[in-house]
Amino acid sequence: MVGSLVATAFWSMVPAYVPNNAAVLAGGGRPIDGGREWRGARLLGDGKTWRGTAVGTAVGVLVALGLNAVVDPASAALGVDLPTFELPAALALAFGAMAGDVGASFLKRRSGRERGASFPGLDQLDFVVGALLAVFLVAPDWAAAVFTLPVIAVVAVMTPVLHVATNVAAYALGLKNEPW
Ligand code: CTP
Ligand code: K
Ligand code: MG
Repeated sequence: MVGSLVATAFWSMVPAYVPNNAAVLAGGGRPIDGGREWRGARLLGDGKTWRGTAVGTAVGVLVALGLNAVVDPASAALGVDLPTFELPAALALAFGAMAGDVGASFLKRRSGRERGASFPGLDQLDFVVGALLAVFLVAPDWAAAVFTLPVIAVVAVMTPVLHVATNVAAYALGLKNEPW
């Protein structure tokens, strides 16, 4: 029961987990805010770029399509009825995750935090909130069938743990400047 909830929660969130990590590898180039400031601080900062956002979203969608290709064997192996990603749902999960992260940077700059500063809580859940809001908006029927309340609860507990672990690993590998 709990195992199948965890499997469904993880599988369903992979298209939202991948984009931020892909953006770390793909980032660079023009910042989204074009260097503009608002109220004495950058609007978003140099850490939010067009390329990182576009590549992150694209990689998230491609990974969702890859999961679709193995949904039957994966479901059989785990004994769980894992969902197939409709294209609008995949796009919403991936882009929503990136947008949530961009929104968090906006809030970080408003609260005086420089690029790269941590904001505990927000850092770990910004992309989850963005992805879930977007998928319920864009593909409400699909989202309601997949993200039941128990699945959302598992996502809320599991995501911060996975986020901390992947960021510490990316920092240790020299891919990220800070371990958060
Ligand atoms: N990145 C990007 N575009 C995005 C998100 C991330 O290019 N939309 C890249 C940037 O190179 C960024 C890195 O991924 O520096 C790490 O992402 P993140 O930790 O979210 O950004 P920070 O640099 O820490 O900036 P902020 O304080 O605004 O979160
Ligand atoms: K972030
Ligand atoms: Mg950061």
